[in-house]
Amino acid sequence: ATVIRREDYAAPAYWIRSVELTFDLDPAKTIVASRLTVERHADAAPGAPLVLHGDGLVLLRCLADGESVSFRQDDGLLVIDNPPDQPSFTLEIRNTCAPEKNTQLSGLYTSGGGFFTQCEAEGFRRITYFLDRPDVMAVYTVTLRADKAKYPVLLSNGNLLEQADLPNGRHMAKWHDPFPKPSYLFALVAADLVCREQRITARNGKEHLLQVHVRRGDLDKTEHAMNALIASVAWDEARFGLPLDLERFMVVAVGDFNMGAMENKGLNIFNTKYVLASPATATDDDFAGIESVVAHEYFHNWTGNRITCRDWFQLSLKEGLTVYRDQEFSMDMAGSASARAVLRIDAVRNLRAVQFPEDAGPMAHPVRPDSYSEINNFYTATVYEKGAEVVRMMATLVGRAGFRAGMDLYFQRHDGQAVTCDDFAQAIADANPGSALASHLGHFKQWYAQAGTPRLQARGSYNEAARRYTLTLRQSGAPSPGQPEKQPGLVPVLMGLVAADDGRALPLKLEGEAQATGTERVLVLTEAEQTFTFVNVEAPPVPSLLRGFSAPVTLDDGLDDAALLVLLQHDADAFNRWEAGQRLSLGRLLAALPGDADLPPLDDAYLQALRRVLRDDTLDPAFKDQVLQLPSEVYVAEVVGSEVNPQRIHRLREQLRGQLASALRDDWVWAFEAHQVREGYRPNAAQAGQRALANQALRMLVLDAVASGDTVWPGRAYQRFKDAGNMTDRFGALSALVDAQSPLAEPALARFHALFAGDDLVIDKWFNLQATANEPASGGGLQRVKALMQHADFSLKNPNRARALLSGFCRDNPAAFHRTDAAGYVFWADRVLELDAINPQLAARLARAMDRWRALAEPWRSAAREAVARVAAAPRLSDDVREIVTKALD
Ligand code: DPP
Ligand code: ZN
Repeated sequence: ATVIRREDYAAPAYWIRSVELTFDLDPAKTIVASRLTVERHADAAPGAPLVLHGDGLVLLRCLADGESVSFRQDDGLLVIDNPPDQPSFTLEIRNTCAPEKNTQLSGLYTSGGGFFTQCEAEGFRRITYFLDRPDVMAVYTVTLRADKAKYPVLLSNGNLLEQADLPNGRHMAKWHDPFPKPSYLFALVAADLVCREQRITARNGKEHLLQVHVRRGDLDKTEHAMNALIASVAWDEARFGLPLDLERFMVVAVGDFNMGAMENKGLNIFNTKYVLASPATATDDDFAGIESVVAHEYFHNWTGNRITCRDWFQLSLKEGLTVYRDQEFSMDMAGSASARAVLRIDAVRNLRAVQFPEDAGPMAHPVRPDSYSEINNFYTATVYEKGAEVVRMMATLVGRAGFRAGMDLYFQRHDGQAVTCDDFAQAIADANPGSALASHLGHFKQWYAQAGTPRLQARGSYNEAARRYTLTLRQSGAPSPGQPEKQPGLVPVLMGLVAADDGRALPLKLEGEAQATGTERVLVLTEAEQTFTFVNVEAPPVPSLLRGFSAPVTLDDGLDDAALLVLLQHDADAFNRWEAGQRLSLGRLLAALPGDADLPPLDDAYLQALRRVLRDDTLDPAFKDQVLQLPSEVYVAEVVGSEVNPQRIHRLREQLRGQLASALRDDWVWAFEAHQVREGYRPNAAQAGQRALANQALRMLVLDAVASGDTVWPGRAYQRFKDAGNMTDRFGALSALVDAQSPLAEPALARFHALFAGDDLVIDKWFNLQATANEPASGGGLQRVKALMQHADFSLKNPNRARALLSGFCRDNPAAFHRTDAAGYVFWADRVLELDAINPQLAARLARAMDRWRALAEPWRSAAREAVARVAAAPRLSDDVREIVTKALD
């Protein structure tokens, strides 16, 4: 496979300014007629060859300005060696494709009896020949023709111009999108759908039609998605002054979809998972996921669609920024400061669980990568989540108003263009002259260029007599593929000083400053090492650094338990309170790791501190839930970094959970009982927090009961499972039984399946719960997963189902997956190969379960390497999977 490099970017020799597409839709053979207005690039020689992308198409004819023109097909390209030598001409192409054979779900495919498209990143070339690259922006007019009974709804981007019946039971619809767009934003849908509609009036008085299209029978599950869409439209107008620019905005749900959703202009296509929800079938997490994905795709309308990427190396230009925007939206929707902190904690947990390992492994790449073989492999946590952290740091450095001014300038300069990450950073900096961002833009941009998680070391010392506190910060970075040496970047360290004696926030005055500037400030680190001296520090302080996780780094601040206990109890920053609790738990696990002894009994100080948090009535339940949740096994493994023994980590963490379950038993009983929601179900942050804490308490109570042979709590959990009025509580109770390996788990699972048979999204949960179930001491997780693959409801062809079972097991169940007999790895290799023949994108995602094989201890390491090598040696491999396994072996 060829490697594409960022430095090789060149503008195309031709632009395509307008596209007229006509589709005669048929599952076996769809005919696509395309009429393109082609314009020669000012810098290109007259008559330069025109090279179009195409993939898996059958070409029927090709005319230039109405005349036949000679062409050749060369490795997926359509080359017209002698196009007309005028500055602009018309190219007419006719080709066919086979939607029903398209199991890759890229391009035009069928799902549930309808037609759907997915064109990002390079799917449009699987529909017709085109300059399928994001810097080529054209105006699209699309005519769809199809059987009217089977496909009563015909949709494409933009506005509906015309609709009519045709002979032979067919009908047509013609759509026009006035905004020039890259091909990856093209979409069509032809299916038997119903829709929820809502008319809204924007702030500027304009009317818009919002629609959510779903399969018959799903209409009652669309209210939440519609509400999220309405809220997103209002939020983008209020917060960023960005209005909806189309008369009509459509969302369509489809059951077979590789990603979460896709921001096609005016016609967002969504995985059903991020549209459909009712209290009976979706959990609070599902509701929150829908709200954030609907918002994310909607926000792309400006950050992605109006201003798009010059090339795919700039993917984070739209994704990092849009994730930042959807995170801010969710925080604003959640309301209280505490609810915002809980969302921030979730985001950081996710970053550490997925992005940190990525950045430490063979697929490590900068937020703006330098090269790739298969772009689909670069829709990563680094581009998305670390990219969002980079935007968040800019916002921290220039402030809320400064960031808004930067966004305004970005749109003033670049609306309608395809641009780069540099253009974005420049606009934010230029709008904020004199800011730390503007004065150190070069340092800051290292965040786009360097891979790996930087390490921040902090050491402080307090001089009681002089009342001075000196804080030395050092930054460094470990080598990553292709980047042996790292340069210092710009690290914004939001911080405060907390009095060690009573936890009060101390005023901050740096040496040389006239007066204190409050109790919280940002230290800007740009050198490898810098020392900050605080004066008039009236008491010995505990430094609270990197508040709100102000930079995506690992922090070594050398704080001992006593200091962490102060922060857990008193820090004014909720994120750092949580972090202190996590570190206390992590410390106990890490201390016990060497050797093979059991976890020693937990100390009173730690237990008391957790108990105090749980019982503190000034804290929100959602925050308590976060503090009481232990760091994940994956995160512990990342902190350990090398010679990782997944079984040992699992065992110690289970013992820690067991001790917490038993030592805090009365507190868990109280927490369970005190957090029952009495009013009707609402998927809001306040209710969700109560349910989360009650469900965690139930889980601990069942765990403790099963360990001690008591049957009361398992019985109560089963009862709750049966009687629950919503999916969050039902699934919480079911998970508690499965997690504790209660004998009631099996009957509950069977009952759950019977209750929700045919509801695909719920059945996905049923598969996933079993795939991620706690491994019994006797083993058996793998056997269960193999048996589930034979279940009548299982299919590798449906991405949600395949992910629920296979990624659930290989990526989210370390103890069951990392077997000493290597059977987990053999299973992984077989499934990657099997899936690769159907859907390479999905196979490549599963392949990444082995990214961190080098960090494993023996015997896992050798066995894992062997499995990766076996996949790499397979005779027929997609570019997608090949890139992943080749890099893993490098
Ligand atoms: N659909 C993906 C997203 O919105 C890719 N653009 O992030
Ligand atoms: Zn996106």
